[in-house]
Amino acid sequence: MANHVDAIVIGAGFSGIYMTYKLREEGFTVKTLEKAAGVGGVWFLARYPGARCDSDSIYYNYIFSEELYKKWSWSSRFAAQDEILSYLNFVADELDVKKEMQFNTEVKSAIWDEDQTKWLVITAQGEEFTATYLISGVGCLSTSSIPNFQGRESFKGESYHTGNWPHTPVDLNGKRVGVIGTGSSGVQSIPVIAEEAKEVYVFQRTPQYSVPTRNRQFTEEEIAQFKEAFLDAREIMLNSPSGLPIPRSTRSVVDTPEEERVAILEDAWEKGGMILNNAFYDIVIDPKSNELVSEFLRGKIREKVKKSDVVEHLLPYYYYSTKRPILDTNYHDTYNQDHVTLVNLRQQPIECITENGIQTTEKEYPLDIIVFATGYDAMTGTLLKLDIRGRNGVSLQEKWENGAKVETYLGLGLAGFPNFFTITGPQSPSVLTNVPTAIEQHVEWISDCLNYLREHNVKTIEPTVEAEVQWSKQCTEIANGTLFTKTESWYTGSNIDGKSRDFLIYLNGLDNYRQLCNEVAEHGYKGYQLQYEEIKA
Ligand code: N01
Repeated sequence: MANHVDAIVIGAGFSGIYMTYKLREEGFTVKTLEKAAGVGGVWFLARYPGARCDSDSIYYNYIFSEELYKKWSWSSRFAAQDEILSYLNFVADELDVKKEMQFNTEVKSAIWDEDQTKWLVITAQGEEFTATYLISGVGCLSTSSIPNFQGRESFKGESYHTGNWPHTPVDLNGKRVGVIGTGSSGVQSIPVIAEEAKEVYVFQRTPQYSVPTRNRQFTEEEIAQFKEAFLDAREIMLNSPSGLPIPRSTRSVVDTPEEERVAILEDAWEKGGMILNNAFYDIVIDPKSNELVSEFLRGKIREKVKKSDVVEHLLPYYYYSTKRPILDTNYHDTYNQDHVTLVNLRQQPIECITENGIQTTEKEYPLDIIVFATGYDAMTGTLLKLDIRGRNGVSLQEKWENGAKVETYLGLGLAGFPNFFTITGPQSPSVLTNVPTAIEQHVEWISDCLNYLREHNVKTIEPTVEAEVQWSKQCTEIANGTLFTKTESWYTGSNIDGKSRDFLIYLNGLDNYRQLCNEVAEHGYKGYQLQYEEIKA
């Protein structure tokens, strides 16, 4: 007989920690199953050199509790991976949720039992659990991806993916290191790897725009000020499109006179962080606006890179900010060092990996270590890896046609999958916001929903097909009005060979989204169908 609880939560990252706490506090029994050996989600796994958050640390945390917020002090503007992991352990201990969590436990399948109206969850370790509700907290970027390079297994040196970095130090000293990939992980790790390694070869397919992090240690006075301003900052975060205390911009790039525009961009550049990409409202809407900002950023790369034969290969020409904006510390400057070599894969694609290194169409690069900074099967990758079966045994793979037709309602629920909720699921604002703020909104909405079901004797809840189709259509229409869909990126799924192209993020802002979700709840879960318990006379 399987262990039964009210709710099973999959994953113990930002989502799982808060969801577990919230439901337990509301009097539900909860079991949280986590594949890794501890809490943290992606912050448990992505320990690569230089791993650091690119949201300001003082906002990249839970804001539901003033007391909790004030108990923790961040050491610097952008926290490193180990500090974020310590923070998540601190929160899990403060909320005392580890007792509801089971680590080293990988959910393999979850099957809806129509007769019993409950989920049967089976783990890779052979355990079985049943639950009335199933809640995914697996995150949007938790399945790392290594492209299918021919000969990868033959490499005799060491190789690592940035998203699954070893827990013991990797000795780079005196080594020849090849890094494939120049997304956030590559851009953060390359300068740090170059400090230690004897030779660094960067295998770049697409050059990147990047804005300085301008990281720095906080003073005690600053920390006291942040805590003092917490309630005001939270109010703005909860009502902003990004979940950050940055109001919606009303400024257009093209409509701002040149002198003023450049002054705004220079100011944002000097301040660093995510200010620049939020400085105008039309950067990802109007190609002309985008080009003006893109050219400003290309100018910065030209200033930084001193080697004239290298700089031209580092200039990006995609629409700025339609790939995830990158923050860096000394990234472009790194190419001024003689032991760092840029390999332009547009000119010499990788043919295969050999036992000695990487073979491009031009030559073989002998290496001791290969770092795959090649990203994630984002948005749907982890969900589709789980064998989740809803009504009539229909699997998520079947429903979503293996990713070719992803439809959800609010990014929170799926027709045909009763009592199943996805925190930061596809078609919610998720990764185009400050993710912890988006997570809190979902967790609180799901918790309120479960309370409603309990109070109203509702046995099952699931979106209607019509609501799902309508929501998905709306998400696509909004995305098609932007430049996001015109770029190859993990946002569109085009980073994974064979994956269907789709833009699965709700783009109208967390503020509007929050209001929509509240309206759905206030109207008795509009767009959902509810099945009530039979009340015995
Ligand atoms: O992954 P990416 P990431 N041959 O997909 C290249 C979050 N994050 O791990 O651009 C050669 O962005 C690929 O090239 P191209 C953040 O949201 C946050 O860096 O597809 N190259 C690209 O350069 C981020 O956006 C933080 O042409 C290949 C790179 O690999 C997200 O995670 C830190 C290739 C992958 O870049 C993912 O970032 C780290 C191939 N076959 C991550 N396939 C912070 O908070 C792929 N590439 C700071």
